[in-house]
Amino acid sequence: MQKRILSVQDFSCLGKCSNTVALPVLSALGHECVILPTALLSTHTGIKGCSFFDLTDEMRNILDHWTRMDLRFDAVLTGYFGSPEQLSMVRNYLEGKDLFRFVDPVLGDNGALYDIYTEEFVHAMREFCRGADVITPNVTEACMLTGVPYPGDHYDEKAMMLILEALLALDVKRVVLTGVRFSDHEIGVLTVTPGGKPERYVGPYEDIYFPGTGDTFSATLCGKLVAGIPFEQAIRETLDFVYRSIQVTIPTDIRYGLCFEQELQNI
Ligand code: PXL
Repeated sequence: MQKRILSVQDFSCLGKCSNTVALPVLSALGHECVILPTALLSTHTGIKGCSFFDLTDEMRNILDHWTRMDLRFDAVLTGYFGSPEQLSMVRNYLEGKDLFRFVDPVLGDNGALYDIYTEEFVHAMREFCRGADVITPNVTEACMLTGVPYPGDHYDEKAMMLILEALLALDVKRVVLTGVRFSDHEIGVLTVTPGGKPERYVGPYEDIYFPGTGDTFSATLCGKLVAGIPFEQAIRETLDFVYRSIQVTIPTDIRYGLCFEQELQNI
């Protein structure tokens, strides 16, 4: 049965990421995707000189209206936020609602925070993650959320186990640590649930940076889990879809996100 998923992320007009990925991906998986946009950008922030229009005030109007409508959602998928205020606003709106909470705590990459974010924002994101059903930080974001020193993206058993434990302490039901480099040729995820043993899912690594890959991964995994697909199958299918999308993208202008469109019918 069709599920209604709320996607809270920005709209980047050019360069597929956040909502321009969540909408087609969740639709292809048979869901209704409702949008709460956090910001409007000319492109994703990886393109120099992009414009940025903060939508905090309009989010308040949208949420006020929805509150009066008594809307129901089956799940929420969150990604790129523009300010700590937006995080607390959405947290308040979701409070007491019985829905599946999938949080991609977008904060940074390669050991560094994205330019617009501050320590205050990291703190607000940590609070936002508490109690989520699934969180999907990359190694950089996981370190910022937990205070564990960034060990690099290469798999280091001791450091990664410490990170997973610290993330579970946020009272989340499943951690999916993304972008873990298991070898020079392999990348994948480490996942753990409370009291469980960490598991890894690995695929081939391409030494090219594709913006929006994390968002494609999150939207796909979220949509599959909400559709009731068991986790192990959902994560394998998600990694496979992302990998196929990367292969289609390699011969193109890779600055503008993954060309997942041709793979959507086989998502
Ligand atoms: O992929 C995360 C993301 C989402 N939205 C915007 C971004 C980025 C990453 O850089 O710039 C606008």
